[in-house]
Amino acid sequence: PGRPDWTKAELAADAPLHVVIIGAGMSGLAAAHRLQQAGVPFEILEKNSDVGGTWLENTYPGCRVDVTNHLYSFSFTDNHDWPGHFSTQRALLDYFRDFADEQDLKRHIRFGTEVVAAEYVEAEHRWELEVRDAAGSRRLRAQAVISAVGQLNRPSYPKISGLADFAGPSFHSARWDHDVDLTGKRVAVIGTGASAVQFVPIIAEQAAEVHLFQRTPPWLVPTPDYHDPVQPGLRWLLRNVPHYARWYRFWLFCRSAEGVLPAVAVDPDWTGDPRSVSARNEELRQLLVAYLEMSLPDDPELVRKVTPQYPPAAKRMLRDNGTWPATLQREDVHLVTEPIQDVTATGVRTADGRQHDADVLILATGFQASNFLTPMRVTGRDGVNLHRRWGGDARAYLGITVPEFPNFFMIYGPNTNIVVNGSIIFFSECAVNYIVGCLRLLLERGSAALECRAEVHDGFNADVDRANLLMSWGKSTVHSWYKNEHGRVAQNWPFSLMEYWKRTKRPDPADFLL
Ligand code: N01
Repeated sequence: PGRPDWTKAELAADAPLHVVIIGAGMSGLAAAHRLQQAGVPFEILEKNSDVGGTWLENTYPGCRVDVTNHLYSFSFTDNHDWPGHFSTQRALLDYFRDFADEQDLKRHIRFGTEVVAAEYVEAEHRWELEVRDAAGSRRLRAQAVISAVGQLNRPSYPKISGLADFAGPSFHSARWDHDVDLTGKRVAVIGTGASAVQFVPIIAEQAAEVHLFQRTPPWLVPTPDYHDPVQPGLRWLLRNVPHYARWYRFWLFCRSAEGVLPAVAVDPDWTGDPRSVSARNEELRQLLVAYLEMSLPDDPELVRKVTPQYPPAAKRMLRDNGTWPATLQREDVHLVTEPIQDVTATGVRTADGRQHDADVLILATGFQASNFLTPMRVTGRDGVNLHRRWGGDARAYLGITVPEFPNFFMIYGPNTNIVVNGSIIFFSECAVNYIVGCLRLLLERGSAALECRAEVHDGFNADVDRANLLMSWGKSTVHSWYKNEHGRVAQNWPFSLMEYWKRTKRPDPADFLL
């Protein structure tokens, strides 16, 4: 998606159009950048005291991106000098901070400002926002609202009995308590998802022992250069050869994202192993099992415990450069696969009656991904409440717009998460491009509001649902954050990345009530 080839001044200098962006993470900054280029007045409301979103909030040890940074970066800064292929949280936070400074975006951001509610005032074709900051509650107005609040930032606390009784320090991995010194402590960690796989190897070095409670093992994708710096030769090329970074990004794009999709798609005629969904998926499964066997050569019992019994990509696959198997083999790390019964004052008790003593309890239990846009209250035309409309099953057209919510747009909304590879930044840029295109439509046509047609929205969602059921994550019954309480895949985009790019290239006026 490229720079807007228009400005508001050229199209409709006097038209009232003030846009509020909610969130100054990666998506909010991308939106701000494009609106600035188009000369559309905007402000960003950010509840935190800095930019960065998830890269500001997640500070657990070992936190890093698991999509190569030469893809996981803005297309408008494509020669950024990344230190690693998969950079650390700190490098990413610095990148977003620098971007906001270089583009002079911070003067548009109100930090420490949380949006409590947004209500559409139909008679005046505008949104009224209730915001809370240090000074109290206030109301703001805007013609259009862009929600850039992310999917994975509301921690999910498990419903395990006795959790509140634990006597020692206890925290969620996304709210890491850096005041708790883990040196020499007995630590219990619940969960073995992307977060745990990154921090457990590090805390295992400090703790006296770690009890790791695994409910479902993750598939590991061998990634030898996961922690490596970018090689000097490649770094030289990226720094010095004109447009090399663009070509490198294009090559990564073709190789990673689009290539993997066929290996995770369902073959309806597949009659092979029930732990795979097609012959190619089975091939991938066997490769991944071989990796586990090779990484844990002398411990078939451990291999059994960590081998998933669901198809590859039914849950998010995690990168590994040997660190996770090595951690599991440490004598002071105990992998517990017995279900948790409850938490006691002094540790975690499993269903077999065993008590696993701990001084510190860390919940690496993920996020409430399905609760899009909570806890905000969003009220559209005719007083329709967005969350009541959704009823726990969030849907939107292209993940961006919802009927009855004129001029309200989402970035990284329902069904825009990418599963196997590729960069969510690419998706956000596509959504931003589309939203900016919608604003252009408003200005060109002299309209005050634009609203997605219900039949367009419903037809799109039916397509998405059909396609998701033909992917490993939709077909498998394994529990994952890709699915909502109704069992529907509400997070994932089931098509190719190119397909999202094509569909968001420019809005079709016929899709809207304008
Ligand atoms: O969370 P998760 P995460 N009793 O939901 C377990 C992004 N991210 O924070 O699988 C026992 O994956 C749960 O078990 P199960 C990335 O998109 C990215 O690790 O549900 N266990 C699981 O093992 C990622 O996918 C990066 O059976 C319980 C774990 O807790 C997403 O965020 C880094 C339980 C939760 O794993 C989420 O990752 C970090 C219970 N009651 C995050 N409840 C990178 O870019 C939950 N679990 C590298």
